[in-house]
Amino acid sequence: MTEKNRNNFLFSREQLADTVEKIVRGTPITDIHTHLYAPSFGSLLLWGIDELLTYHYLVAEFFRTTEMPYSNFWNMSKKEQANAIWQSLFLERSPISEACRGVLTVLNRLGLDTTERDLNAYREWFSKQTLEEHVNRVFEVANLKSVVMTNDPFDLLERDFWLTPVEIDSRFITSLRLDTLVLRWIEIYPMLQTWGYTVDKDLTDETLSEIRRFMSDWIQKIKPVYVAISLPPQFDFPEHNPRGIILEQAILPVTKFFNIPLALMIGVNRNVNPELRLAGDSVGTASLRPVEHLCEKYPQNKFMFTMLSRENVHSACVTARKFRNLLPFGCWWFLNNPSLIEEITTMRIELLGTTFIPQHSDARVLEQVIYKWEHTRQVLIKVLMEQYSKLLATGWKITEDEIQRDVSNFFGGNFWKFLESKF
Ligand code: FIX
Ligand code: ZN
Repeated sequence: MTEKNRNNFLFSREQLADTVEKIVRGTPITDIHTHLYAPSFGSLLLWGIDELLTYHYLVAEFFRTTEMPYSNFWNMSKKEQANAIWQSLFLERSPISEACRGVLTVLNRLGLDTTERDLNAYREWFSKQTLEEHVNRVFEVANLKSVVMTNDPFDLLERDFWLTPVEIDSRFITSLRLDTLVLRWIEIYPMLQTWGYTVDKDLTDETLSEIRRFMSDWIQKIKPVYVAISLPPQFDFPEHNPRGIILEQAILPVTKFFNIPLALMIGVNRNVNPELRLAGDSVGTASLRPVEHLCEKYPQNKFMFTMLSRENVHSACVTARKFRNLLPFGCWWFLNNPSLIEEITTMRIELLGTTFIPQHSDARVLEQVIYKWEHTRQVLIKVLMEQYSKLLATGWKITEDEIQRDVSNFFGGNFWKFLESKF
């Protein structure tokens, strides 16, 4: 131990609290899963107050407060939908849900007056922003370094942007999302045919080889940091259905070849209420055995994973302890609430130390990164403070540099190191 380090020890709880807060707030984040797009993707990048208010989390909450027929809502303009949600969720009752509070955190951090409750004044403010400056400002307020987009080659609108590529703001990083390929093969294989791949409904050797070619083409085209798929709670591995065959014979060999992780997002039951459209997905508890089978059988493949059900979080930590080629990430969607982030992050630290990625934002609307990260940072400060205090109680001493190292790993380091690793 050098004299310099000894002098830097944080001795008191107060020193520790100030340092943890300063570092958690001051460390820029790589947000590893969002649904945001770089400005060059035009209308695919959602931003502004009407988008914030019509976020699908709020749409689901709105329908709990009204007898309005679903179709009436969907026939409204975006502005009218936003008005209805504002009226019902913010004015007729207190906006104390996480998603409602999020809108207010955004307004507040952007310097707008939340005491005014004047939706048109907020609209006017947003209408005066130029997109480029606004993106810079949002990144600055949220203290973000970069965000990973969700890039879907089966989304025809998005596909057009990739076919005539323009320069992409380097803060927006790509990921290749393949739900459609893996989960909807029977419906979508004709699309691959029209794009020049010799595929058949039956997953013959030639078809699988063409699927691998399709994936390789897209990996070379968009240079994703990972490939991702979301899966229902019934997901199993191995499985003798198109999902299992495509996974094992196309996704795994290609991700291994390019040495990029496959991110598994497990536990979503899609469309349990189709009337709610994007807001109509739900959750189910899954088994961790398929993930264990995958990691055991393919130790040279890299997997990232997040579970949607709270009931799965503990077993997920145990599974992660067993496989170094498996990196847990984020408190996904219905778990992205302060009480659950606190519980999950504490549990992960107790079982995994610092070897996981605590959070991603899942932002769909640009400004949401402000609230999602502000709320997460508040919880992380509390959780880390508790864990470091317990260390101090053993007589162990900590330096500011050590706390910075740990937080930097949480906010990007673990992710980037995992991408570089080769097993
Ligand atoms: O599958 C996903 O990536 C989910 O995060 C989304 O589809 C979901 O709609 C969402 O926005 C959750 O935050
Ligand atoms: Zn998502």
